[in-house]
Amino acid sequence: MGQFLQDVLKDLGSVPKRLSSKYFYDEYGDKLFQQIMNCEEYYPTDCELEIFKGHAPELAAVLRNGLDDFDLIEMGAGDATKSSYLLQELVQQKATFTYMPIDISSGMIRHLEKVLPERISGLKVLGLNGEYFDMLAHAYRLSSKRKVIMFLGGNIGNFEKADAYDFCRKLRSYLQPGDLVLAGFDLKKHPAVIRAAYNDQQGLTRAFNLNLLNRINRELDGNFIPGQFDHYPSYDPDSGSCKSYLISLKDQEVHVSGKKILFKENEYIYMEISQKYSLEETEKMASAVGFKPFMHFQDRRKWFLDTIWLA
Ligand code: AVI
Repeated sequence: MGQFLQDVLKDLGSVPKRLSSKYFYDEYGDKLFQQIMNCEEYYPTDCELEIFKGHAPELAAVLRNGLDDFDLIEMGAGDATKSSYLLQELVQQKATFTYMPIDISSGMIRHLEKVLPERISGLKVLGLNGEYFDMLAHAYRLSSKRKVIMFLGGNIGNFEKADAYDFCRKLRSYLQPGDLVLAGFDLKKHPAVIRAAYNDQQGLTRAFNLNLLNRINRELDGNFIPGQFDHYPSYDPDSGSCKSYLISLKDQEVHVSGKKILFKENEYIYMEISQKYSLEETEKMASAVGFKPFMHFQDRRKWFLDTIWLA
């Protein structure tokens, strides 16, 4: 049985039901996420872009840390839009480094290896296609140079808080003294701003969530009727947890690869968490897992944080 089917059956068999948002990103999910990032209400991408555009020289100087010859590793690089500003600046400053994007998509890695050196002349790119920590271990085997690890876009928010701590603790265990981390966190702010970002007027986030039901239908021989589920986003300013759910609009029976799943009217499937942090909470996390919080970069509205931690 494939991993996707195994996870879906386990998660829909649990009480309460859940699905993992890491499965949102099939071909259509990728397109929807691109559209979400460009929509009016979804602010995190613009905020982080503002930081990278506005602070590239300082960011580059801090990451170089007076010592050149380093590997700049980006976990979940995607199309590297934000990091391009930093890469451009580092090349302009004549820094000696290799950019190592890690991504689960082999197509994306091939694309970056081709396109980035064409766009940024002089840039050395070595793509790593695979899981984050397997590829990080591989990067250490390939070179003993100082490592700078980037984990941008607020992706850390898609972990439950305890899992985010575990992720950062594991990351720390791979790093050597002198290595740096540059991590992006979406910050707590007016609850209405956050809720709107996950409940856009065009219905893109709604479609993004419902698309996972279509993906299950297509890839796992399911028979979900997406119209019989409602998208319900919530934000709790106290915990900073922004969660999305799909609500069953009636009693219904769904089959996935021959397995029967029963839904009661109003029963929910917990789909995704996008945890928001305060600046102090990110510092607490860094210290708890063995990093030294070193420097903060924020957009002008202070809605997003790119923070540098020292191993
Ligand atoms: C990828 N990740 C940081 C996005 C977020 O904001 O949690 C995914 C997303 N989900 C709904 N909109 C965007």
